Amino acid sequence: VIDFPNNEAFLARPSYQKLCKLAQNPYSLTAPSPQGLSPERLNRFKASALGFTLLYGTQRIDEEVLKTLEALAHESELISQFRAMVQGETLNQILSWDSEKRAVLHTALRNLFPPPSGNTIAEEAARLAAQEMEKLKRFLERCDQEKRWEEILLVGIGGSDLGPRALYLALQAYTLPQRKADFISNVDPDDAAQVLQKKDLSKTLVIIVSKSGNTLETKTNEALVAQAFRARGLEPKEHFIAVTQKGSPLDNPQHYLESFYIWDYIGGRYSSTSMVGGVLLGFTLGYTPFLELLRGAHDMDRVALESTFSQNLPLLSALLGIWNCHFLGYPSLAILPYSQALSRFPAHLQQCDMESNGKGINRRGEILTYPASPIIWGEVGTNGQHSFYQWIHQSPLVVPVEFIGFRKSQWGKEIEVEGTSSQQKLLANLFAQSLALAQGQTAKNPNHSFPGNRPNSVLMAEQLTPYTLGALLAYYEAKIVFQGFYWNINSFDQEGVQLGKRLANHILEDFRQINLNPQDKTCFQKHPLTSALLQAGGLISE
Ligand code: G6Q
Repeated sequence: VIDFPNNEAFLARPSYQKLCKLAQNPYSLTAPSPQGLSPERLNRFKASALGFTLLYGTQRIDEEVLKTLEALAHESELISQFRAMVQGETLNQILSWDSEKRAVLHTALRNLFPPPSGNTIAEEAARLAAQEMEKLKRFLERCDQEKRWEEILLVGIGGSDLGPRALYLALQAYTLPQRKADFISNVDPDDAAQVLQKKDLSKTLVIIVSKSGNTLETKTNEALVAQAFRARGLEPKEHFIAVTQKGSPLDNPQHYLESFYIWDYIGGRYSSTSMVGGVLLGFTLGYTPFLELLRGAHDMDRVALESTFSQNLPLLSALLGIWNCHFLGYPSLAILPYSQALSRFPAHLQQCDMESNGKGINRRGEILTYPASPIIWGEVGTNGQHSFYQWIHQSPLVVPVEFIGFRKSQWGKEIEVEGTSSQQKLLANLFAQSLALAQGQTAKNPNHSFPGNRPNSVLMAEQLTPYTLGALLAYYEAKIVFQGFYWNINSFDQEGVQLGKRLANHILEDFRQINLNPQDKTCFQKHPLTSALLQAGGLISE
């Protein structure tokens, strides 16, 4: 059973103390040769697993920092905690306080090769996931035979949208002919209006994805989409599928063509490899590519349990992130994939990381006395180079970077211009940026000088395939939970979204009352602050 330390014990760890000292004089990447950057260094600081290579010679670390980070991982029991998570220990909780008190079992969703036979909660979870996969397979066979559907529309938000959408966009090179997807997430009616006006609803399958079955945006958009179907003389029940938790308001199989299930131990932002992503990806890619994605994720989950530190890529990446954020004090992280297909991947990671680790208390309920988790943001390269890279090169604020690149393009359709291919131009830019950020440049003209020493790493793989994408997703999921374990926070709840939701409900109460009777102003006394804002914003009259 994992022990959650208090703040005092956290700060007393010998390796923590040592890293604080080492951070006062971190390795300088801009130092003159033979210090600074060298070919030997770039070759020394790299690690590989599952066809991925992590290049981290451009981080501000040396052998001693690396050794001490490894000691920190041991002292913080990061791999044991990951194992405990995989085995179903109740890690989603705050000791002695009202909290979700659940296991965290997204890794069980892909423990299917083959599914285990025992009776632990994790083994049972893998079997339930396998059953849903079987159900998906039958459903997809039916779709193939009946040929009724050509389009799919996913209605969901947050964890029920960002991951599936990012994965779908990442694998468009592999979609089946005549299978395309659209998404409606925002309660902004313009989101739905814009999507619906271009769809042939008669050939459209709609997946309503909501674990709770009770999310304002998704409930509203389900009604809006159903209305559009009826307006075209189509019966929603013949087109709509539900993905939800048993017993939720959405769990009503008579109202849907098919119902798929997830469970309370699958957090929304960790649910892409459940039916939350499965129905969409199975429909657009086919069952086998989706299974390949799960295989990649499962293989990376196993890498995360690897005790040989230099081969455990997610752990290594988590520790480098901890070094940058916690010890060197850089409060933000840019994730910059050099792959157009990963256009929404940074947005998914932003949610997965910031909703998981953007916490202010530890797992004992004590207010953190140390800073945790960075701000995550990102954009694809090379587009970003023509936008905010100016800032990351020369701003006095330093932002560490994680680059992602692939040796081969997905489509293999390109052109050679001036002696190099498009893919070579893409990768030349990736490596140039990594080096430029690290080594900087001195110049007489201050406007031409680059401070350098901007930590970054490059994660390379051969090609973005379903398998690679599954592994990449699991790599980041594991990195995020390792960091949460280190910071001793509960990475699996999201209480910080509740207050805004409650206040929005007050405002909706006001709107409802005014819609019923514009003369009735009693609600203004009940919620004076929100009513004042509505008046000031010109939404209701005094
Ligand atoms: C993710 C969060 C959150 C959630 C959405 C949608 O971890 O829990 O983003 O996914 O709020 O929730 P439902 O799936 O319940 O509609």
